[in-house]
Amino acid sequence: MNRKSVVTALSLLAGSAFGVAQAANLPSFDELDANGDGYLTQEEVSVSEEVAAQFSTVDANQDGQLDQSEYELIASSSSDGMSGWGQGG
Ligand SMILES: [Ca+2]
Ligand SMILES: [Ca+2]
Repeated sequence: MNRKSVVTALSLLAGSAFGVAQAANLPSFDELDANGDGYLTQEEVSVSEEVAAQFSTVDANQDGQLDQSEYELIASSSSDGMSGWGQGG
């Protein structure tokens, strides 16, 4: 059996971003956003080692918080191993 989860997080859809695909082993944005302000602080993401490790990497605007689009960078880039190179159209 061969199981591959292909997560395509590239969507140019503007509008309500609800029900976004996420990596299997990562908590959802809402789960991490303890106070529900729509941003993840370093303290909030500390519950997930994987997220915390990439916090500064995906904090594109360097404001010390992750918004949902920034968080999705972790979810989309996170995967076991380095498979995924050489994608064809
Ligand atoms: Ca928050
Ligand atoms: Ca940010």
